[in-house]
Formats: sequence, C-alpha cells, structure tokens
Amino acid sequence: REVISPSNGASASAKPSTDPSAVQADVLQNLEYVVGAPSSKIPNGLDASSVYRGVAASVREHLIDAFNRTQDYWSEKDPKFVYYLSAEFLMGRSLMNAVQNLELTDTYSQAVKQLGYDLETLRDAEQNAALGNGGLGRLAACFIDSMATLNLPGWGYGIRYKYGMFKQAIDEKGYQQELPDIWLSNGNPWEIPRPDITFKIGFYGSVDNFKWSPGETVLAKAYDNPIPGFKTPTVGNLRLWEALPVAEFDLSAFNEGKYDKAVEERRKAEDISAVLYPNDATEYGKELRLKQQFFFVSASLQDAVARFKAKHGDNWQLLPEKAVFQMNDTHPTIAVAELMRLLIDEQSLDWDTAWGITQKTLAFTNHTVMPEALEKWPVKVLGKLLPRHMEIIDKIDQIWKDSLKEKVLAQVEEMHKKNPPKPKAAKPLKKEVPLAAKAEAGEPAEDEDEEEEEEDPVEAALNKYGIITENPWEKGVKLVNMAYLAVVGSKAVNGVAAIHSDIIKRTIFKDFYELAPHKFQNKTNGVTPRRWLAWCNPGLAALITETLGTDTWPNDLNLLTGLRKHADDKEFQKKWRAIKHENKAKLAAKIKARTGVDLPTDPLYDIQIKRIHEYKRQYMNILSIIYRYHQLKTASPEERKKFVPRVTIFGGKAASAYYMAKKIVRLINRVGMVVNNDPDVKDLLKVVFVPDYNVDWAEALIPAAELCQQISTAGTEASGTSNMKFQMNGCLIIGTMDGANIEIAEEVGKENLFIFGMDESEVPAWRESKRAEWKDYDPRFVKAIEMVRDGTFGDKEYFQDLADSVYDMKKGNDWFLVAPDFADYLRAQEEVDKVYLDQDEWTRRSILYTAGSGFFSSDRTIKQYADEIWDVVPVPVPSS
Ligand code: GL7
Repeated sequence: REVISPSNGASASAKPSTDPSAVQADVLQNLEYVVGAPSSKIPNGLDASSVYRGVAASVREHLIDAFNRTQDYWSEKDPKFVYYLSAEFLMGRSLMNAVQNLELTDTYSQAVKQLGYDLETLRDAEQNAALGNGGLGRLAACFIDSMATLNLPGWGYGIRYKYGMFKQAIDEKGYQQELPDIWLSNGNPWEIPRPDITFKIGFYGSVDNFKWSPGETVLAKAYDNPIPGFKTPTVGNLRLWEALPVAEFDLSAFNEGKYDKAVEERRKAEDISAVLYPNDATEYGKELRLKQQFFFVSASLQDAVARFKAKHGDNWQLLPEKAVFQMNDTHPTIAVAELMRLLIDEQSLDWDTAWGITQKTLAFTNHTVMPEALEKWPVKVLGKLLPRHMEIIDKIDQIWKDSLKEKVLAQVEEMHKKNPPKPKAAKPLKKEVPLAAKAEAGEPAEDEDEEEEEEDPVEAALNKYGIITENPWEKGVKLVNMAYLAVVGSKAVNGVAAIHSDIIKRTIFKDFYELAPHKFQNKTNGVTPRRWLAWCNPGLAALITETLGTDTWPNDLNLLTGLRKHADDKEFQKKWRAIKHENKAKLAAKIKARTGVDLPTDPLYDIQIKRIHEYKRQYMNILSIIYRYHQLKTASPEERKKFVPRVTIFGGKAASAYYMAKKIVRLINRVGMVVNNDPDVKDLLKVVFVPDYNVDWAEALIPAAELCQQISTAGTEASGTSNMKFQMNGCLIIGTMDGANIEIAEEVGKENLFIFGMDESEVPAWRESKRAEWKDYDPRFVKAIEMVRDGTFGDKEYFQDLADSVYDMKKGNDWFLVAPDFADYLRAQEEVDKVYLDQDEWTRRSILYTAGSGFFSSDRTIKQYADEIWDVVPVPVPSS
C-alpha cells in the first residue's frame, strides 16, 4: 500500500501548550473570556456546567490547532478523499474522548484539580450528542474515529439536528415517556460554525426542458466537528449541515402586523434539520424525512464537487480518483440522482459520461434486511419534492432495464423451454417477510382482475429488477426502491457481517447479485477500541498494558491475543475478576443514583441493551426471567440456596409509534417492580430497566457486564455492534447464530459462548409450514405467558395482546420465534448458571473473549473499506 509521506514544506504556527500550569492558565482565561464568568467567581464560585465549558473551550484549542494542520496538509497534498454520508452520527460525549485521544488526560486532570474540580464531574456536565438511533449511527461515529486514527483523508457528512434522539423517561407505572432532547441548550463547544460555507438546496418547483426551477430554496450552513485520531497528530472532520432560510426575515410582512408570516420561511427551513427521526430499522416514509435526506446529501455533494472543481477545474474524469462517497444505508441514496444532476445540469456533462463517473464514485452499505427499513418512496412524493431527480431516476431505470432486455429474453426463453408457458403469467413476487404488524393487517390484496390481465413475461421478469416498481400493497401506486437505485449506481455494495452479506446476496439483492457478483462484498462491522475499551474501562486497560508490556494495543488490537496465554493463570484471573467487580460496584452506584434501586454486587450481571424490537427478543429474555421468578417463588428454602443470584439489566428505547415495543418496555418495568419488592426473592434476582439508555450508559454498563444477551432471531440482526463491545470487555455472550455473533464465536471458540436456538437456515421453514400447526409449547413457556396474562405484574388487560403475539397463532404469528426457541434458551441459561458457579472457568472464558476481540476493532473494518472499496491511502500529517 502506498503511503503519501510528509513533505518538509508544511508551515505551522505555535501549538497550544501542554504544560499543566499553562493549561490551567488557559482554562482560567477561557472561563473568563469564552464562558463570560465574572472573575470574582473564578474558579470556585462556578457550577460544573460552566467549568466544563471553560475546560472544553481550552481543549478545543488543541483540537483546532491539529485540525487546521491536518486539513491544510491534506488540501495541499490533494489525495483521494472518502466522504462518509450518514443521516446519523451517534457521537455521545466528547470531552473525555478528546483529552484521551490527544493524550492530555493527566494534564487536564491536574489542571482542573488545582482549580478545585475533578475531570469526572465535569465529564458528566456535558450534554450527549445523540444524533443517531442505535447501532447504525454509533457505527458511523466509530468509523470516523478510526479514519482519523489511520490517517485516512476523509470526512463524515451529516445533519446537525437541533433535537437528537428523544429522552426516555419511565413513569411510575412503567410506561415509556418521550421528551425532547434539547442538547444544544448550553451551546456546543466542539463545533466550528462556518457561516461562510453555505449551499442553496432546492425543493419542489418544475422542470422545463431538463431545467429545474425549484419552488422552495433553503440554505445549508456548515458546522465542522474535529475528530481526533489517537497516537497521531491527524484530526479529521465531521461536517454537519444546518438548514436556514435564504431570506432571514420578511420585514414588510412584519410591518403589516403579519408576525407569523414574517417568520414562516425561517420556520419552514429550520424544520428540515430540527429533529432526528426516532425510528430504528423502520421507515415512516414521511416527506420531511426525504427532505432531510436530500438536504444533507445535496449540501455534501455540492461541497465536495466545489472543492474538486477549485483544484481540478472541469477535469471530471478525475473525480473518481479524488473522491468516493460511502452511502450509509438507504438514507443518503438520493446521492445517485443528485450527483448525476450536478454533473449534467450544473457542469454540462453528457449523460453517459456523468453515469460512468457516478458509478465509480459511489458505494453503498446495507445494514438490514427488515423490509420496512429498505426505503421506497412513492413516485408521487419524490416527483413532487424533487421533480428533476425523478426524471433522472426514471431514465436510470429505463436504461437499466433496457440493458437487461436481451438477458431477460434469453432467461424467459430458457424457462419456456423447460416449462412451457401456462396460459397466465406468474403473479408478481410477494413481499418476502411481512412485518408482524403488516401481516396482522392482512396479506396484500390479491387483485381479482389480475386473472384477466395478460402480462408480458419479459416485462414481468424485468420488473423484478425495476428501480421503479408497483407497490404490492397498493395497486397503481409506483415506488422508487432506493436500495436498488443505490446498487445500480454504486461501484460496491456491502453487508455488515459475513452472514448478513451472504443473506443479502440470496434474498433482497439476489437478482442484482447474479448480474454483477463482483460488486458485492462483506465488511464486518467493528467498534473503536479507544472509546469502548481503553477509555471506558481504565482498570482493565491498565491490566492489559501491564500484562502485554506495551500500551500500543488500542491501535493494534490483535495484540490482545497475547492475553490468551494468561487465561488459565489463577493469579491473573483474580486480578481480572477484581476489575470486573469494581466496575460492577461503580455501575450499581450509578443505577442507585438514577433509579433508586439498590443492587448487590456479587450476583451475575446480565445485561441486554439495545433498541427495543420484537426481533431482538427482549420479550424472550423477560419471559425467561418471569419463569425464574416463578421457580424462586415455588422453591423450598433448601432449593432456593441453589439459585445462582442474578442482576438482570435492560436498557433501550422503543420507537414512539411501535406499539408492541412499548408494551415490552412496560412489561420489563412491571416485572422489576414486583420482583425487586418481593421479600421472598431478596438478592437472588433483581430486574432493572435503566431509563434513557444512551452512549454514556453504555460506557458504564458494558465494562460491568458479565453476561450479555445477543438473542435476535437468526437471520434478523445484520451484525450487532454491542456484542463486540461486550466481548472486548470480557463479557460472555448468550446468543443465537446471528449477525456478528457467528464471527465472535469463530474468534473465541464457539464452546465458550452460550449458543442456542434455530439457525438462519431453519427459520423460513418454521415460518412457512411448521408455525401453522405449532403446538409444542414448553410448559415453562406456557407458565410464563400465563403469568403475563393473569395479572401477576398488574395491567392484566394491557398485556393480553402481547401474550397473544407469541402464543395465539390466530392473533399473532410469533414471527420472531419466541415460542420455538424458548426451551433451548432456557437450556443455555441453565448452562450459564452452571458455569458461573465455577468462577475460574468463567474468568478463563472472559479473558479469552477479550483476547479474541482484535478482529472487531473498527480500525480493521476501515482498513478493509479503504483497501477494498475506497482506494484511499493514509496521509499522515507531519508532527511539527
Ligand atoms: C443496523 C443493524 O440492525 C445492526 O445489526 C447493525 O449492527 C447496525 C450497523 O451496521 O445497523 N441496521 C439498522 O437499520 N440499524 C442498525 O443498528 C438501525
């Protein structure tokens, strides 16, 4: 791999000092001049939030210094850049990550200590940047961390939402409440507003002879967020866009007393970047969402194209050698049409040239096979909002289908040879995986007139490849399949774990895979070992450094294999356990402070944290706990002594409109209320739901976890990334052969995980045939369901349909196999208890997990993207 090496020509100004007393003076100065604190109150009369802002302003100087050096250097060297387009970046807090990555933790700790504060208290004063829903958004955050660490020229591009992921509160009855996340209320010291970097973004209007006259225009204003690498002077960039009106204010309307009208344009524009859609793996299909998507994609492409043009003029053939745009899921895939529009309409390229360039410049990652998350926009909606883009998509679709005609014709002839045609053509493909909710609403209407229609077999065969297709649920309504648009418009398409990349080739993209197998790749996800091991688990990090005799492992995570030889060492095991215990105690204190629940620290800490979803099966977990509770209640005092005490912790948000998920949240909370207050149970079982699960909670929960639940129905979780974070922190997994669990099992040894349940290959058969006659309920499952129904946890009526959804095949269809997997799940749970009694064996496995986690560093993932898709090479910035 070529590495572009530093030249001597880089100029530099003086760096901010890293001497603790100079840093202290700098913090004081920032408290006075940035925060505006009166000198009479500095340093001891201030609240933590103010001090935090002063410290952040000081750290920001270091960031900006290195940021400017990096960006200047890259601009001068003009290497190929990767632009990571993502509607979500779930960054979490920045202070500790910044000082750690800049290796200034001791310096700042000392400096603030001398001022009478401690860094940990200040850390908690920071608001969370929750501009993402879950795994997909956090993955984007890990990726830009790795890009900076690996010195890869690249930026993230996204939306600066005014309100991030909603805050979740649990009321006294156990219901989820959603509150707005006003994360910018104290300002955001980590961003650099760029009032000079704006682009106009058009919507609506009309097209006349290929010329688009938008009916509405807003401005996109840039905010840069420096992203520090670790052990490198490179600081990358996350550029987020805010939507603003073109005209600030309608003064004449104001003067006429029309105050609402005076600010109407502002409000309409600001709505675009106002809220993150709080849906995880489901799609609401709202016009505003498409508006958001186009808004950030257009701004980002215009920005990158303008930079290219400033350097290379009209040499557009060079664009694919200078830029690659990675589309993170379907959300940014309107980029295919927008890049075409920019090249054709704004830069006067002909269609073929523009198409050739587009196909070499874009790449696409798929993150889910949930059909409801694969965005499909009604032609009517897209055509109204983006009429020129609709025209372009139409033409792409036409040309694409034309290019396939010969092939399809041959296929049809071949088929006819084998199977002489029946009088009627095949019906259009049915939706493969009906959503539980949609299935309840009935299968798509079989059109009775259909029998009458003569369908051209070639047309029908071509239709399956169509970017524009008919909605199977609504006759006559045409949809743009954004994933197909992305596949056709990209040079590479990847899934996010081996099994998932394989599944997409067999299912949702089967036909496309057969046509262009070379496009399809796998890039197994990873997570940054800095935030998710080194910074969140300092105790374990110190032990690892001491044991390996080097502190370079966070940037070279395969070094962790060196822990393997200590796995059986009893002394080492003891140290390992002591750290886990300390983390459990810290977590228990945090939970006590937030929820009032007292937790013992000796039991097994069993944790499931992720968005609440039927496919992730938090429901199955709580049913198993209900059964455990039943066992405890009916056990004799002697039998009770044999129980392995457990603390089970849940965390996660339910999408606001997801009916069943909200019921699951309530059930978990109700079970907790009953179990935690039952004097028979004492410390043998605790059930806690941590409210408002987010990145910070994860940073406290993961280091303390001993067992994590990765129990999705096989074939549904594309990868999972918390599984990797838990693994790094020595937490054992109970899970299915799904997503990245499979690769974790390969690294750690399958026998060291608690694997249960059906395989992906067995699931379809169960759904299609066995489900209908399924009677084989395990009596323990029946008991648990009964307890949900009979009011043991209150709210009898409320929980009936939740019980039905997995039990009564007429009312629910148990699409995610809670009933058939339950018995094997309990078997695996028993195995967990058994192994936990043997603490040496448990610890041995725990060590092996961490030792085998090197593969799951996002550095590895990003290196693969860079080598195998992006063709981007490291450009290390000279340290001045
Ligand atoms: C997700 C997948 O569900 C998850 O399994 C995967 O780890 C993540 C990152 O690739 O992407 N897809 C998706 O739509 N969301 C995810 O978290 C919201």
